[in-house]
Amino acid sequence: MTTRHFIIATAGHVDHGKSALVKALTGTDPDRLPEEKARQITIELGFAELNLTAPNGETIHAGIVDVPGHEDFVRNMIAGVGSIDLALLVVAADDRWMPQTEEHLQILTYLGVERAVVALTKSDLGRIDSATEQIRTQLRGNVFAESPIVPTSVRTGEGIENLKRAIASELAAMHPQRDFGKPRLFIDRVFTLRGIGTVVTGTLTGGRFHRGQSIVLQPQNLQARIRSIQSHGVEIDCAHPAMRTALNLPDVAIDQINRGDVITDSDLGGTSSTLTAQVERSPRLRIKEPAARPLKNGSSVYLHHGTSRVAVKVALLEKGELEPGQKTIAHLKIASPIFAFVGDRFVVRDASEQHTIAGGVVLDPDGANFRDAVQVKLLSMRAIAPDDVDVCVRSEIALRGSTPRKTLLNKSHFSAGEISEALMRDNEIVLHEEIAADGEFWQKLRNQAIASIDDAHKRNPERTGLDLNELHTSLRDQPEDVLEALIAELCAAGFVRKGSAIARTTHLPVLPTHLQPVQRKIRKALSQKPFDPPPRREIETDRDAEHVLRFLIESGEVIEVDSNAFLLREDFDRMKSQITEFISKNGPATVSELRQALGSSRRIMVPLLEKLDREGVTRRRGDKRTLAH
Ligand SMILES: Nc1nc2c(ncn2[C@@H]2O[C@H](COP(=O)(O)OP(=O)(O)OP(=O)(O)O)[C@@H](O)[C@H]2O)c(=O)[nH]1
Ligand SMILES: [Mg+2]
Repeated sequence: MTTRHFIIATAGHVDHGKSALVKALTGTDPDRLPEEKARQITIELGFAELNLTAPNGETIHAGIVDVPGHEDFVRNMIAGVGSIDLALLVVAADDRWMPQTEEHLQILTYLGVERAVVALTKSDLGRIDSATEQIRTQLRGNVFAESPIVPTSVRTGEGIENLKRAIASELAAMHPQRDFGKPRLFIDRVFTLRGIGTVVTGTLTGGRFHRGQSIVLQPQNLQARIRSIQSHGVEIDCAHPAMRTALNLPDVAIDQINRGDVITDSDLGGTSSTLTAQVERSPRLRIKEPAARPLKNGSSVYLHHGTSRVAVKVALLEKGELEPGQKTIAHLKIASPIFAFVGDRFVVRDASEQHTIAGGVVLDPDGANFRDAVQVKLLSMRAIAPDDVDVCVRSEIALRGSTPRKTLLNKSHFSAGEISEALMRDNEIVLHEEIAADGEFWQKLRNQAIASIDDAHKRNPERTGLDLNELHTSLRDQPEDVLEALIAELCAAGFVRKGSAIARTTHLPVLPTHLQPVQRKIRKALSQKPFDPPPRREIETDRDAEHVLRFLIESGEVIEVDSNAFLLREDFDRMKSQITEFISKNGPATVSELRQALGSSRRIMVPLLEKLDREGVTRRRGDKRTLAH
């Protein structure tokens, strides 16, 4: 049986015995900084590993992240619990439920952590039964309501084995984190090692990294290569989701990289500076606490996403302010860009960085300015089921009308395969090679295009059809790939593309009666001196003449030799045969000889010969023309 990997993080109030418990469970002291030793508190994240045997005999490997409990370091705590499977919530028997126990619980809930084991630590110092009862009361109505509560003491050794068993049976019942082919490592530590170079660490989620792989560092958009990978100090070839992972990135200088940055794949798109999100406030916030003050539209707050913390301005879309227990769709304007996916969860803290005031889920990372009622409704749909690929695909298409298939939801928790299967399943979606579109949107666009083409046929019956540029404008500048797909669809049924125009296959250009006299005038002008007809300005005297001339060219009755030389088709044919005849009789000839022989002018003869060269009739040799064959 292969070993499954999970990530556990501690949580709980300062001094409640989190680090001591990690040491008792694993043998590793997670507090490694001198300052932590001196002050006897945890400041930075600490790490350890725990090998467990599940009730069915399966071996389970858990990476443990030990977080600080002190209120000054909540920021570090949030960075530690972003991608975890299970929380180890620590409550000391002598001190019980305290402010950071509560704050950490809310943070875990905002981040979507669904499983916990509660360690009732320092059982040698307090009353187990009443403490257990108090914890049960605190957890009532929360996702952790049914979590096991295990009394432990690192002094007496009580409960440590029980705790291991409780953790093992929780993890045994869980699915390991999904590998959807979109790896992200939210960096929690950066350092250099002599002779090795820059190393970053974090908890890997969403996909794998292997040795030698090219990666991109976001938000810097810096390309680099992974030279080697370690997990808990052991060299490995490939890191999987939920593994504590250290990457050696020799091409990246230490000052180019920070905690909070993300290592990811190069083809997952760019960063975001505006997120559309659902922001929610815990109903557990107690009205009198400063953390419970209403979150006002326009507030400046801090967003904690992955291991990063950025200043954001909140624009609430459905309310003026948000009270505890409420949620709303909001735009979050971010001071410095982050790399976020649809479905990512986050925590919001106030501007003073003292209180956790909200959390939420990213609904759109691409900065689109969705705000009308229909869009908000679609986003709310997505907010209810951010992990449902069908809901996300459907709402994505409905929000955007049409979107390139290649990038559709590429920043999401769904694999490319899951997305294309969802596209296939949904028969309200119209699929083309490059794009996917909402059925209703597509029908409207198609009708609009047909109306424009019919209108062009009616307005200018003498024209081949509607110019594609005009079609583009009439469709309010839809992206190029949408236009291409639409044209391809039209051309498969009843329409045809002719040069730069599109027309109904049944359309035959005809001159309307009122233009007949203009046609006669142009023909006359061209036939008076057939081999030296007048220049454009003398033919195209007004808009009507312009239309007629274009009609004659499009219908092949007039040859446009160049932009200032027009010949009636029969005259063009005659000139062509006289030129070939002249050369076969007299040998190679200059422009001037041919011009004189035919009674033409340089204005006509030069572009005419160039055209005949292109057509493979004549060939230029120095200043003479020979026949091509
Ligand atoms: N009596 C008793 N003391 C304990 C027990 N567990 C931890 N302690 C003591 O409680 C103090 C705090 O323990 P830590 O493990 O550092 O607490 P912590 O939760 O990691 O603290 P922060 O990381 O700063 O939030 C230390 O002096 C420990 O020796 C226990 O089971 N029984
Ligand atoms: Mg600690």
